[in-house]
Amino acid sequence: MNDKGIIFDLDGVIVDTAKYHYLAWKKIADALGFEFTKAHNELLKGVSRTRSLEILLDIGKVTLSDNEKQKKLISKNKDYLGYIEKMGADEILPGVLTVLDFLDENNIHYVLGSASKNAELILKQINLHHRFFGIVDGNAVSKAKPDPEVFLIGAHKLHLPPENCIVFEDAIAGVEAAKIANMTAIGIGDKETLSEADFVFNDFTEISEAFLYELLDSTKY
Ligand code: B16
Ligand code: MG
Repeated sequence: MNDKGIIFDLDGVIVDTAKYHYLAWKKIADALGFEFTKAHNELLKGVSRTRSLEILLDIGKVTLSDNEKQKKLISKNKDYLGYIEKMGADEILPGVLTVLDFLDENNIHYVLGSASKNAELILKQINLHHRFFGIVDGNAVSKAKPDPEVFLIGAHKLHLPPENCIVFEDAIAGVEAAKIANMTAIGIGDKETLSEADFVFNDFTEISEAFLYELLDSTKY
């Protein structure tokens, strides 16, 4: 099973930073004078920062110049970082550490495959940075999910062919990217929303050792 490797998404899989993205985007929407709800925030999951602003402005039917957009992006990230700097290991989602311990014990390498440009900082805040074999984040890619670029770079870092890689993802676009890359996709979240995934769990506490052994032993699902 050592011919298998894992690629973890970050937001929504290892930590729930969506709540901080929400607060920071809401501040931008408030300043522009329109309502930004938690349901709206769902549309931004797994989406790059620049694309998130486009979606936000569409929701508010607001048009901004490129210069104004840049200012909003800087202001949003400054605000977001204020929340991230207060994060600690207690924010790692339930069951994640058990799965990472299992992978370490079985010498299975894992890398990060995230759209976030703040991924390294977040991993350091939650004290997991040193455990990852490699990190592919929003600074390393030119094409956003569902483009498979982020995961293909991840496979390269793992020195494995894509079909030997298993991706954990919470976003539809991320599951799609994993499937396009010819990888096994494990959805973390709602079964119906992530129906394209090979397997879906509500969270990591539902993933048993038996399942992991089976997953890592099989060649391809
Ligand atoms: P940043 P993931 C994504 O992370 C988030 O889900 C998404 O909501 C966010 O807009 C994106 O990162 C960019 O984040 O502003 O920190 O660069 O789910 O791909 O780990
Ligand atoms: Mg995510």
